[in-house]
Order: sequence, then C-alpha cells, then structure tokens
Amino acid sequence: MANNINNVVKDFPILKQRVNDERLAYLDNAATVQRPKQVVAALTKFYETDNANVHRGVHTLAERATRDYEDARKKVQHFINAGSANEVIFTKGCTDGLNLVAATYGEQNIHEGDEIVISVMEHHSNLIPWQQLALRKKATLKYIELTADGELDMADAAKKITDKTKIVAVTHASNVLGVVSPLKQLAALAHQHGAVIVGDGAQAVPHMPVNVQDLDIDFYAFSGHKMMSPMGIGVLYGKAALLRSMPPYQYGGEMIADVHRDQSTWADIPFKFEAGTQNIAGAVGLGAAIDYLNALGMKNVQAKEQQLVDYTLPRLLAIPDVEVYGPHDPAKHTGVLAFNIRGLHPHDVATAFDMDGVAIRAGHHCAQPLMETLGLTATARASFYFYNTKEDADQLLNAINETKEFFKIGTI
Ligand code: C6P
Repeated sequence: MANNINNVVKDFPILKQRVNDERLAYLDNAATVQRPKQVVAALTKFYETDNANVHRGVHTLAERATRDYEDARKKVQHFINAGSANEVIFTKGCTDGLNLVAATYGEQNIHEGDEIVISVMEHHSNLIPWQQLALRKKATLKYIELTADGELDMADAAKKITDKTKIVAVTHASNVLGVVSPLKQLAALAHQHGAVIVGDGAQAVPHMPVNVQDLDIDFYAFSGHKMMSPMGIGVLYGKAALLRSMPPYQYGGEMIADVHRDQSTWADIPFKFEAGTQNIAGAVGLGAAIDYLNALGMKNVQAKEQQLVDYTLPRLLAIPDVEVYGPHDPAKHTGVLAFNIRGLHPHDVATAFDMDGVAIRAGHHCAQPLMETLGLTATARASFYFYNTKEDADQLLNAINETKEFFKIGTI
C-alpha cells in the first residue's frame, strides 16, 4: 500500500503513457480521477473469489459478497464520520443521491409557497432536481449569489434563508470556481429557520477530510469515481431519523419487509433505499479506494493539492491574456482552476493542449446558471489530484504559452 504521497505515480499505470507523442499530464480530475492498481486488484479479487449476490443466499460466496459489501459501507461510515453505517446508502453516484432526496424528502415535505434555497454555482445535479421539485409543487427556488471574489456570499445567504425555507442545497466545493462553501455555518443558518440542508460533496470528499457530524449536515451526496472507485457507485449520507421518515425512492427486491397482494411494508434503512441488485463490486472498489486514501491521510491529500495550487495559480495569473475565475488567493482555492485565454474558444484550447499531452476539460461544466452569472458560455478547466506533480503543472503552463504563440494571441 502506498503511503508516501510524493511516490504514488507508480500505482497508476495509466499515467505513465504518452499521448500524441508527449508525456501525459492528466489534469481532468474534477471530471473523473484515475484508479490505482490496488483498487483494480480488489475488483479482480472480488470477481475471482467472492462474486455473488448479497443478502439473499446462505452459501459461502453469498456470505463473502455480503461481508465485502457491508464492510465497504462501514469504511464509508468511518471515512465521513457518519454516526452509523445504516446512514450510508449506496447510490449510482452523486446525481442519483441528490435526486433521491428531492424525490422522497422533497416530494413529502415541499408544499405550495415553500422556499428552496440553492446557490448560483451549483452543478446541474444539485440544481435541476430542486428546480423541477419547486415547479411541481408551486414552491419558490431562490439562489444565493457570490461575492466579487467568487465565494458564496454569506450575507446574501442570511437574507435568502428565511422561515419559509424548507430545504437548503449547496455544493461543498465548486467544480468551476474552486471555492469551498462554509457548509457548517450554512447548516446552522438552515437549522435556525427549521430547514434541512443537503450538501453536494462531489468535489469535496475526494480532496479533503469531511466530517458529516461536525458539519451537522442532514444529507450529503458524493460519487465514487471522483475518488478512485469504479464508476456507477456513490453514497448518500442522511441522518437516520430523516431517512426513516422518508418514503422509498424505488420499489422492488431488497427494499421490502413484507409484500402482500394489496400492500407492502419496507425494510429498515439503508436497505429501504437500495432496491434491486446493487453495484456490489463498485462498493468493494470504493472500499479499496478509501483504504488507499486512508493510507495517504486526507490531510496529506489536501496539503499536496494545496502545494500544486500554490505553485500553479500565481504563474497562471501572471500570463498575459489569461483570465482565471474564482479567488486569486491560492489559500482560498481548491485544485480546480477554470480559465480562458483571450480570443480563444475553450474547446480549441483543450484540443490544442491535447496535442501537448495535457488533458483538461472545456465547456460549461454542467453549471450553466453560473456561466450566465459570470457572463461566459464556457471555460477551460485544469484540475489536480494528489498524484499530480510540479512537472504536470509546468506542462500546463507551457501548453498555455505554446497555444498563445500558435494562435498569435497577444502579438496582434
Ligand atoms: N462534475 C465535472 O467535470 P456525477 O456525474 O453524479 O458523478 O457527479 C455530478 C456532480 C455533482 N456535483 C458536482 C459539484 C460535480 O462536480 C459533479 C460532476 C463533473 O465537473 C462532471 S459534469
């Protein structure tokens, strides 16, 4: 198991390849990260020795698969410091978890005239479920605005969250601006007004220590694939009392207590929310990814990414004709760096970078209301994970300068 954060690239064979005859600098980690050998090995072991359906069989493989799946749940519990493993629901991913809350808690508790408060920097996954719920219920959707620096405006939050607010749903870390929301303060504010708070942890859990009990958050969703698990597995954390009060999300096998011709009763949490055969191997892979992160230490993961931002952000800001979004102070920035080169479409920038072996993302990043707020249609975005190096950062900075030269930006 790797535990020296500066010597981890050896665990990621995919990073050693060349792309377009250049060294690969993989800087699209906000979209999805790469998997270490240890996670792939855990999946292989599961499929080669333990694979079976869970909770149903009494044979040895079924018992082993059930143990592996429930062990993964306990690993998630400890990783985010949930009070109990039954507050951890396995989902398809962050989007699925947020939709679950809107379709169950939201459907049950939002009525005409109620208010739902989100922020303008939300990813569509933490926006559309609330927008559509508000439309269905004739409720009002309100947006917390940003400060000039691109941070969540807490003064505006204090105005927008009122006694009419029933749900506050805010991202923990932005996938565009690279800012972290003061979720603990928001939770206190929401609770003062009798509202519940939902956190979108997609860009937070992989990158920093997260403690759901300390945040006093009611629901918190994230995806495994952004923290090295297979795709198609994610987690919804919810406080047990709230989860127990909610109707099921989907109906079918596994989520029932008793089924009769005319009526049925439901299993206790978390199973009430896990209808049908789940992504068992995905959960096992997520458990292995958590083992890997624990061996590194989440404080070290966060510190390593901060070093990369401390190095890259001032250099990015110093390049003429480059505009960087979000705070310019590296201490206020996660490893997500969104920028534009004057006169160039971000898609052309990303294509040009690919020729230099630099993988970044370009587009609206599933945050169109944020783009509208910033007066943009799209940005380029480089995003770090702990396995990135100063060499990757230099390759990014060189790609910017080369692309500017190629398109004669700043010379005409
Ligand atoms: N953002 C990005 O490149 P899923 O697709 O369910 O794993 O995650 C959705 C999601 C929710 N919230 C935030 C803050 C996110 O960043 C994402 C995924 C990717 O920015 C894909 S659009």
